[in-house]
Amino acid sequence: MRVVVLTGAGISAESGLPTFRDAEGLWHGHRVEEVATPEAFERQPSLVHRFYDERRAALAAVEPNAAHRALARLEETLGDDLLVVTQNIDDLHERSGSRRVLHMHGRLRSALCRACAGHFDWTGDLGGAPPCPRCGRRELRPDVVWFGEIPYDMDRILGAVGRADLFVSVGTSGAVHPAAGFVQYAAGQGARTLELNLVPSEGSHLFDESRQGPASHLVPEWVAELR
Ligand code: BJW
Repeated sequence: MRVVVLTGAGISAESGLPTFRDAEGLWHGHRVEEVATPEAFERQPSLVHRFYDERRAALAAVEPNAAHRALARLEETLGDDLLVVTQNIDDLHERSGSRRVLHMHGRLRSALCRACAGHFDWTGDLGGAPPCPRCGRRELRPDVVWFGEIPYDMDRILGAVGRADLFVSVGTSGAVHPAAGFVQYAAGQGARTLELNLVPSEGSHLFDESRQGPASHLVPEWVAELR
């Protein structure tokens, strides 16, 4: 059985990382749509750097939860037949042991040079305009995908979603495309579809089955069933 699991901010919520669109979703009064665009970065680079520098620093204080760990256990069983596609830029899937993970919206612990297009592992701040390790220009930005930019690894993701027997969505509101459309693509190619979310998402009706509850309960329960 080939399984694709799409994860969103809700899977990391119980690790202490805030979601974007829930009650506590504002960052210092800003909606994500105001700080996660190339235009916002052009207008107010220091504000946008602060958004990401704070979140990068917060990663050091959080741990994967039972939902991340359950997906890592599932990979032990399914091997290459499991792919985790995450919209999250945290590294909690990898830290719980998952190896087959694609970060379609990029990674917090990576920097992208706007001058030479290099990608660099990065754990410190970017706000002080540090030089690029390769070209020396001070043009580093967070290596993440903002609104209007093309998500990473789309060919591999669409290939896997199109071949999946089971498509599972965990902790995402279904408010952002193209991820929000994966369920329809998977279903159209013959996959069974399952949603695991705290509340029904915007696209709940598109799934064959939707279960409600915290990811730390629902994901281990579902993984145990499948194994
Ligand atoms: C729990 C829980 C618990 C809580 N347990 N659950 C009109 C129609 C269609 C598309 C568009 C359109 N107008 C514009 C577009 C395109 C645009 C878009 O979708 N805009 C929408 C606003 C409509 N999309 C883009 O621009 C994308 N690019 C693109 O389309 O390029 C074209 C192209 C595509 C493909 C091939 C070729 C070309 C890029 C989108 C980039 C999104 N970037 C961000 C920021 C990333 C960096 C960062 O993290 O800062 O990605 S925005 C933000 O939203 C972030 C997230 O990954 C993403 C999704 O959020 P997510 O994860 O769903 O979080 P929430 O908060 O929304 O939901 C959390 C859920 O968890 C809730 O349901 C809770 O209930 C639940 N939950 N606790 C289980 N304990």
